[in-house]
Amino acid sequence: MIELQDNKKEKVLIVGLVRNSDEKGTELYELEELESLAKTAGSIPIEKIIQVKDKPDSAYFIGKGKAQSLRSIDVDILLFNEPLSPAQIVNLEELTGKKVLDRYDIILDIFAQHAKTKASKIEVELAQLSFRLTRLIGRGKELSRLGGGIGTRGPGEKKLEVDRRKIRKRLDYLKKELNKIERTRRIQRSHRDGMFTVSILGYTNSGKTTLLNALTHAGAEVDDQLFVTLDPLTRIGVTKRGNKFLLTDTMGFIRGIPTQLMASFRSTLEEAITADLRLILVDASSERYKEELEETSLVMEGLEIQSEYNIMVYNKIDMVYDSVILSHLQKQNPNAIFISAKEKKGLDSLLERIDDYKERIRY
Ligand SMILES: Nc1nc2c(ncn2[C@@H]2O[C@H](COP(=O)(O)OP(=O)(O)OP(=O)(O)O)[C@@H](O)[C@H]2O)c(=O)[nH]1
Ligand SMILES: [Mg+2]
Repeated sequence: MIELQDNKKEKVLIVGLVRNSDEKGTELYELEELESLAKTAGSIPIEKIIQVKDKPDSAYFIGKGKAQSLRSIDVDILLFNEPLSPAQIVNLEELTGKKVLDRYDIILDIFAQHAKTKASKIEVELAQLSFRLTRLIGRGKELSRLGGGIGTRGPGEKKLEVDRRKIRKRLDYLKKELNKIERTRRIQRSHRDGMFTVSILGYTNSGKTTLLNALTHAGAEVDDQLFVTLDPLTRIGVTKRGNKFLLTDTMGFIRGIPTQLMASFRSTLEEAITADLRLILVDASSERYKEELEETSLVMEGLEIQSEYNIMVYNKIDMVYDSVILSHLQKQNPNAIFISAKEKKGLDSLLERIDDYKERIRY
């Protein structure tokens, strides 16, 4: 949790923009998600506003008049749902006198807070610096505001004053370090030769770690927050037929994840990508499960994950109170498995399916 020097959390106004008012409903969902990201980052979201504008303003994004009206609102941060250009950020900060952040900043910020191991710290710093570099290219000169986050922290934050050349040098160093870690990970994986590997992929907060714990007694951290897990965790599970398998849980996905972040977390995700079988976890109780699944599919496409060895798993069915929704989902996805990782329901069918795949792949 971030606390400023005076022990006060920063207050945030969340700002969305839609091209026409029909899109307001969808935008509101996205702003609610952004709100939970802001909370996870340790700030206090105060209010959400949606501006309707057929084309974003190139200088002030939401328009100069609207931006000016935000000056008097008692918040420290304006958090925008869409990525802003370096010029828009500078203009908005000057006009409103507040710190301006966007969805990318906040996701990077949370990752910075949650990175615990050497590997994920390097991956986050790599993402932060390459993100800053792309912003700098559009802007030149100093990095002064570009370290902005909620509070000021993260593996990359102390490098704020260095110039582009130094950033590039640091990036080279980090890439080398990451290569070393990747080599070690590859060696570790090769020692697992012969073990059947299964990974869990899905949107953040879909219950991946809860499922890992339920199937392997891993005792890993579970929380109703976004991006609790960043480092992959692998544990041994045993099916009812006595087949052993390695189960890996890893970072989740979210809409609008910065590409630099995906790129630098590739080695972390490799574990999941190269597994013999992947469980694609969906929170069936989420009102936005379709969009969350879509986003997961997009990320998987980007990572070039083949779908042949994927099993769709709908989780949190204990929270789906409308049986019509469940039977609709079942009809639409006859091969999917329905579980409650928390209440340990449906796990036997899942384990059985793992057995089937294992026997199909290996024999
Ligand atoms: N009701 C219900 N809640 C669940 C179920 N599975 C997980 N949860 C809850 O959902 C929240 C997120 O669970 P996690 O296991 O941390 O989710 P995750 O996918 O690992 O999340 P990140 O690591 O943050 O991406 C927690 O509050 C869990 O207790 C379930 O089957 N039913
Ligand atoms: Mg997790």
